[in-house]
Amino acid sequence: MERALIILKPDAVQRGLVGPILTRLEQRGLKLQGLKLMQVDEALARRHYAEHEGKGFFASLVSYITSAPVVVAVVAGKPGTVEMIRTMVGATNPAKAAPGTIRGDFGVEVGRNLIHASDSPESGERETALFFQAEELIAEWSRVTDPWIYE
Ligand code: DAT
Ligand code: MG
Repeated sequence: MERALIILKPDAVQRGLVGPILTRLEQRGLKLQGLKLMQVDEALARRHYAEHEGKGFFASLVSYITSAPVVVAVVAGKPGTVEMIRTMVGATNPAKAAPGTIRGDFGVEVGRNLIHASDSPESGERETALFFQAEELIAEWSRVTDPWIYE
């Protein structure tokens, strides 16, 4: 199994889009391993976005993600899942994201792009460990629909 950390950013929570966005991930057949509402503090935001430190948008990015509660989820699937989720999420700038993607259907600006999704299986593991304690995750559980989603 491969997994991604998903963050439904403050705008998604404020706009009541937690349900519609999670629904898309669930309907695709992705399997939840963890889910919670939380407030991201500045230290966690800086660690999560460490690769962007020094860029012009870093301060506003940290301010945005810490501005109100977020919903974080860990979703898993067979190898290739992380890339598949990135395709569902769409381009970083919602104005350029394809219709049918989450950002392309719900957003218009890069500073309000609704959702974070890990960009590689390695990022998925690193970011999952940043946001969840091991005991908050259920990594192995049997789902009755699994044989109807995977051949
Ligand atoms: P993504 O969220 O698609 O993985 P990223 O990792 O390159 O994109 O950047 C992280 C976040 O930083 C992104 O969701 C929004 C913000 N960001 C990225 N590039 C930006 C830019 N050129 N101007 C403003 N914000 C930007
Ligand atoms: Mg990224």
